[in-house]
Amino acid sequence: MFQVDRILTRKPSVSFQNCIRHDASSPIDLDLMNHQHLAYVKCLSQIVSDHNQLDDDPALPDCVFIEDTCVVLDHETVLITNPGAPSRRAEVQAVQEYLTGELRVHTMVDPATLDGGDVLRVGQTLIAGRSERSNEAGIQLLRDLAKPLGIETRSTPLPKGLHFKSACSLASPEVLLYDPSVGIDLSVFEGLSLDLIAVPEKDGANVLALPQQRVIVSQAAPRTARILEQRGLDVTILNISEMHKADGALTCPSVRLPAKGHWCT
Ligand code: CIR
Repeated sequence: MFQVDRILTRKPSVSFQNCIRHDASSPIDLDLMNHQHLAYVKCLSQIVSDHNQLDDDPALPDCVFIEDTCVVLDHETVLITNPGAPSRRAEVQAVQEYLTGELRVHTMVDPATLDGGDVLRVGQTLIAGRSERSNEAGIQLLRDLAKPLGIETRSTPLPKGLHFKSACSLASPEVLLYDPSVGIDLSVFEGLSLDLIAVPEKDGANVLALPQQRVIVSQAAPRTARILEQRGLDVTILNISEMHKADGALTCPSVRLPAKGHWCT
């Protein structure tokens, strides 16, 4: 069953303004970022009470985007990734240290690279996007680790954009949102009993699905929010403008962990 048992976040770095981003034309407001991040954490904590936050690191501008540092496979197994961007590699250390002792930790080294933002979980299936950050070797390592746990891994090229989950995400266990302008091969979702919805706004493609049909949607995607409300989902809207400026969205600032026998995305 779809369930989130606990959540891990990481405080935004004081150097967040130096993050990697494809368009640096609008300045990032660090105070506003911290405020928006607090609102994000508060929102998640109201839904999932078990929450831990790792300290930031001034040397790691992108460390708030903790999703990219690992892929949680079940309540006791996690793959610590080797992020595709060299400036983000050291982010994994604090996450690995924190999770060691709690979970069985597997690691990844060059030439394999993988960002958690390229891995979408749908039940007992993982769908990995081959992107500028995640390569075939990284996805194969994930596949080899997931298989004995009864989890199948599919992969598909990401035609454009940063991460697979920048282009598609689950709004609930049954509903997948995707940005039609990216050109994902939708056959990769075959057999997963998903309703596929093309979103009218790019920033609507990445939402955060939580238990009890709750979903968090970016304020930059009001038409997507309306579509989901009309489908009966319990929608919360958050302003994440400063994360969008850093090419981030709603799944990126957290790692979700399932309880035994459950899964989450
Ligand atoms: C990066 O370029 O790596 C960050 N500025 C944004 C990462 C966003 N993470 C994600 O989509 N999972």
